[in-house]
Amino acid sequence: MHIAYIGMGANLDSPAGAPAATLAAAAEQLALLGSIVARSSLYSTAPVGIREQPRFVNAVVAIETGCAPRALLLSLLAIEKEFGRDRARGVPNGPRTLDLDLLLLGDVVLHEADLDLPHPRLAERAFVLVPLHEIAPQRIEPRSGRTIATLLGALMTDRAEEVRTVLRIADRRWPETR
Ligand code: PH2
Ligand code: MG
Ligand code: MG
Repeated sequence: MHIAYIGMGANLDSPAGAPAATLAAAAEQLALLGSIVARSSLYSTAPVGIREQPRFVNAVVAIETGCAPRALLLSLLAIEKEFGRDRARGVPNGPRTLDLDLLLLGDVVLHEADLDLPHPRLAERAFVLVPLHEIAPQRIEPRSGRTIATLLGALMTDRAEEVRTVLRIADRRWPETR
């Protein structure tokens, strides 16, 4: 069994509703892949990459799972599709109904065309590191050998402005985490 950390993001309405409702419903689907052992708060975040699009809602969920990396990836893609994600039409870094990114899976390191673990941009993204830090500050990112707390500290030094755009929000559909 491994702990998988899954980054969730949305900035368009899905069949489940607004982004916060989508993340809450998608978390229930993630629970079927193992058992949820932690979930961050929800965060409203400024879009990174393409700035002219709605703000995102982001969160990170940890599940304990026996799934192999590729099986997990396929399950995440299937859940994205269930919530209206159309990869054929989508623009890289553009608006989406649901994005599920496999951030970490235990200490697995993999570098394949369609599956890179840990997630290659994890350390650069405040919308990932802030929620991940909330639930796993001492977890080691196995490629760099650094803890999430160390990576977030470095990002705060380099991109304080981006870190400040990550705002914790409350939603009645998402369990209180503190
Ligand atoms: N996802 C992207 C590109 N930009 N910006 C924010 N704030 N949150 C995201 O989840 C996000 C993004 C591509 O996956
Ligand atoms: Mg993503
Ligand atoms: Mg993705």
